[in-house]
Amino acid sequence: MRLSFCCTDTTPEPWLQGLRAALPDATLELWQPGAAVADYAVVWAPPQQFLDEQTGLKALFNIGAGVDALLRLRLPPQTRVVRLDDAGMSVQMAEYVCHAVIRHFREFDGYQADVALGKWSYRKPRRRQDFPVGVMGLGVLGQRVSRALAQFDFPVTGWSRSAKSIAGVQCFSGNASSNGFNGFNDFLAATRILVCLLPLTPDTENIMRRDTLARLQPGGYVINVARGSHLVDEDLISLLDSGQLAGATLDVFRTEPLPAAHPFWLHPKITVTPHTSARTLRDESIAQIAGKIKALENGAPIASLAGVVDPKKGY
Ligand code: NDP
Ligand code: OXD
Repeated sequence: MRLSFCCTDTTPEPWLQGLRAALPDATLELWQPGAAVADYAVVWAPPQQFLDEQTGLKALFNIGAGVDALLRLRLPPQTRVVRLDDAGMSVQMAEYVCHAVIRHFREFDGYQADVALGKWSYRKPRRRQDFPVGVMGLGVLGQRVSRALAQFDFPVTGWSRSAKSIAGVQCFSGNASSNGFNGFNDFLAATRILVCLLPLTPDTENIMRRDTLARLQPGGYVINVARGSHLVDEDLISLLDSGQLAGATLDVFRTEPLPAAHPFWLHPKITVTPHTSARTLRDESIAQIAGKIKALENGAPIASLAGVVDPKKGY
């Protein structure tokens, strides 16, 4: 069995070593133009030439959860894409989002500013029930995040395409398609702190824009940990500047790295992090991918694997 590795922005050696150890019978190659056709590939942001040449793949493993960039390329017909299914990301995402929510709710930025001035200050405790958190996207990451938030006794709502039932979370459903938003407006109206954990698809692009963000409860707060193109940057800035929204924590951006002149960097109500809310963990990812390749080689149908992307839905 031949396995090709093609990940830009990634130091290949540790991945190759790990994959070799996990799949000792495989012929593993770092992809070069003109390389032999492989049975499986492990990729992140491959060039189009890779996909044009690799026409015999039984499965294409993406070492990230989001496949939006990959699906923008021309894939060989019938190629089945398999994305990371958690692989250590959901706990990181839960940490990041809980941290951002708690930091805002408990006004820790305000305390930090006071301490910097040598000021011993108290703020009036805020009521948790006044800070309902709404999680858009109740998949692998969104479910973990919503459960973690519920553990802190925040009122938590969630929104997904298909109906869900999650203990401690009030779930709304509907597809963000041009046909209408179904439960989306009810979800927004029940939300003060909005967390985006949707995949980026034509249905979800620009989903956080003036008219949708304006439906949040007064003092709304935005946490975007999915993709930059879910958010209309100018609309966020205008709603923050008018005082309609209280703040935002943003981990993902339309252009990454975030350009030096972008207004998000210095905006006093925005916290920027460099796409680091849930990192791909190498050992966990290799173990997951190797396990799936072994299952396929032992005759498991690809549809039985977790994380197989539905090309029609785009995630
Ligand atoms: P999943 O595919 O497991 O979950 C996606 C969720 O979004 C599902 O609940 C799905 O609904 C819902 N959804 C998708 N499309 C729509 C729609 N049109 N209308 C309503 N709901 C919709 O993905 P993950 O949880 O694993 O990851 C989510 C995203 O997080 C990734 O796509 C990626 O962009 C981002 N990410 C960001 C990282 C970072 O470091 N910032 C790290 C990892 C991921 P249903 O359940 O009904 O299908
Ligand atoms: C991912 C990411 O999709 O890191 O995994 O954003």
